Amino acid sequence: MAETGPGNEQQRDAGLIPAHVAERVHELRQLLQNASYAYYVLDSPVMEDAIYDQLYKELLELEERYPTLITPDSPTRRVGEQPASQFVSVKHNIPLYSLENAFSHEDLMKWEERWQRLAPEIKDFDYVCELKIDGNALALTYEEGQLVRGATRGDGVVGEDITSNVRTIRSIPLRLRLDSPPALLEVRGEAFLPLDVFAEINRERQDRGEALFANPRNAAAGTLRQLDSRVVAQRQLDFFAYTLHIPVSEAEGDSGSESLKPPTSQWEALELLQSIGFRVNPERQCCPDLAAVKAYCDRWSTGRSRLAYLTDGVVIKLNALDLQARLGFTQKFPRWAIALKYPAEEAPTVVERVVIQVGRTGAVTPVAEMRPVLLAGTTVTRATLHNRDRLRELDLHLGDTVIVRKAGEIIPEVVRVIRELRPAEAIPYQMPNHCPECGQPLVKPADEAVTRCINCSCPAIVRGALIHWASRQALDIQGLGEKLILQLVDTGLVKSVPDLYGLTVKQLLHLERMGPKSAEKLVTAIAASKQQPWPRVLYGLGIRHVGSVNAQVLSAAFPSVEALAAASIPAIAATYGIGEIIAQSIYDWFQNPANQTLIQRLQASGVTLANPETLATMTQPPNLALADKTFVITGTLPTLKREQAKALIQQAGGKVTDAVSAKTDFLVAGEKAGSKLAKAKELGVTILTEAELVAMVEAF
Ligand code: 3B8
Repeated sequence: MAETGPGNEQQRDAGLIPAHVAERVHELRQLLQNASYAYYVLDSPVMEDAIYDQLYKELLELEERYPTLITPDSPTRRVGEQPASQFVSVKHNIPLYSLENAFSHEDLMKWEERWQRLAPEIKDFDYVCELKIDGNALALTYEEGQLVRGATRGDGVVGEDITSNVRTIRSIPLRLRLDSPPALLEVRGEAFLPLDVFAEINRERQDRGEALFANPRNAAAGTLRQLDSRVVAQRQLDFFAYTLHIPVSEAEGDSGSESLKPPTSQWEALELLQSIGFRVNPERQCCPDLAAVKAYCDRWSTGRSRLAYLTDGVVIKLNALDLQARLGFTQKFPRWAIALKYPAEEAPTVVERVVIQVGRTGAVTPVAEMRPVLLAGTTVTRATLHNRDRLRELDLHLGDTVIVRKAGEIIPEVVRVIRELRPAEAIPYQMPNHCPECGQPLVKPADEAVTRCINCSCPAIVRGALIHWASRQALDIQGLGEKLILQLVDTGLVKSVPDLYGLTVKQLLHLERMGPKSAEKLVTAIAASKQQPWPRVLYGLGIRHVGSVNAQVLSAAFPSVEALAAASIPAIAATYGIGEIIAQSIYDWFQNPANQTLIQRLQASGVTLANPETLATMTQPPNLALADKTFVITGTLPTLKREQAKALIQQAGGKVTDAVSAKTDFLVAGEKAGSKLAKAKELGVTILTEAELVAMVEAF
């Protein structure tokens, strides 16, 4: 039996689906599929996002009501699969070959001679040039027009079945745009991460103290092999299709698939792919000879830096498919195609020093400081050495000549040492065993690549924690920038985050370039940050793996710090999108006595550690500094937005009204205060500046 309760009713509904509902569901799918195709494949949207969302919601609701109407190719079925325990191996029907590499125009000429020796009478031919996308090859199988399988290349013969992840890629159709699709069709292409998405993923990983992906290809590979397809859906992978295979019996058209006219050239194949629903790279070009191929390659060797995705060369294919079939494959490669690879963006330089950076999470990164070198158009003087293991592998000596690499948007890295150029007197570089910032021993957990400083009062960690706390997505404290934080920690005024809330104007005046006005502003901004909502505070705590999105999900499931601190690992992991690793990290964080003290001190300072509904139902009496006082706010306040000032007053028990009357106790006046100020003066209402208001709340 299926479900009980409402589920049963749904099942019963199944037999009685009104015809207009079934029609509407069909129509909605058609509309949504066309809109997706226009948006993701043709790059020319035909529907506003809001309308798309509305139609999508309508379809989802109808499908929830009439589950028998759900089909696997419905636009609503792209996400939400349960995490797979592991991927299953699949044997490819047709092996996925890789391409032979060429590194120069001469290599291309040799290749042309080679294939011409095998087909000497062919005088009339042309090539198709395509950009070589630096991603991960996928094989997609469509049965009767439905996507039934997506697999990785693997070793070319056996790959992994990653269908549930492939289904989340918006530029891959779940159903082909064909009236009578063939029984079987296989499409191949490259899945990749656009550079901006890649940068965003790494930014989030940095936030959470996780190891960064070295490049978009690794990030895409990691994403495709994610066991939880819900995570994949958030990552915005994209796909360019480049070949299609129709089994011979199909191509001959004996199974009623008149609507699929088999292509006779690669060029036609690409156009066909686009017309049946795939995104095809728009920069393709037909070239009559190698001179035209060379011009294309030269143009894109610089032009590629303007693309939104990484390419690592150009793929050159013979256009005629019958010629391709005749030339066939060697043991490893097709004879009818070749990849001209661009030289990697690498250059030699000399390492002068190694410095150790300590991040917010205590993660220690060795960084080489080098003689300036020009790389991919920018001068580079620093390159990451990643971690202790990597350093050991490199066997780096100070004064070594090394090869540094910078690909796309990525932080330069040291890829290898040129031993032959090592000066006789060069000293091997030893990674320190103690934190360069606080002198405490460094720790390397066995299951991690990173070495960490675990002293929570290490100035580097405190600085990092404060920068994170004050950042825009966390507590968003205006005026508390990195330079100021550096001074606060160096002077010993702030040894941990809660110390911020005890800072006085007088203390701040001792700092460089700090006048009474800016000191006052800063104290006000810090005080105002206490009103920032719980999800921001949770993010601001800087718990590993808790980025701002996770913080929002978690704060909804655990509406107060007490609830989260008391939660078990399974309880935390039961939250949508939160897995075991994140749950463990949160649990461990709250077990740490230093963090328990931190929370107590934040609580004592009045930082928001619960959602408003929870606050309201708590039995403790609220802070009633302004109990029963009525306020009016007018003009522009120096730091607080009107809403923030209002919240400040209300949380302290005060009331805020719009008009000044005899019942008004205080008028908070900022710049350009007009008639309300005059009226208040007339009625003898006490007039406050923003700083005075904050002081009233604080003083209590
Ligand atoms: C035959 C054709 C491999 C490839 C191919 O952008 C074959 O065509 C191949 F055996 O790997 N990365 C492309 C790309 C890759 C391939 C290809 N075309 N545009 C790519």
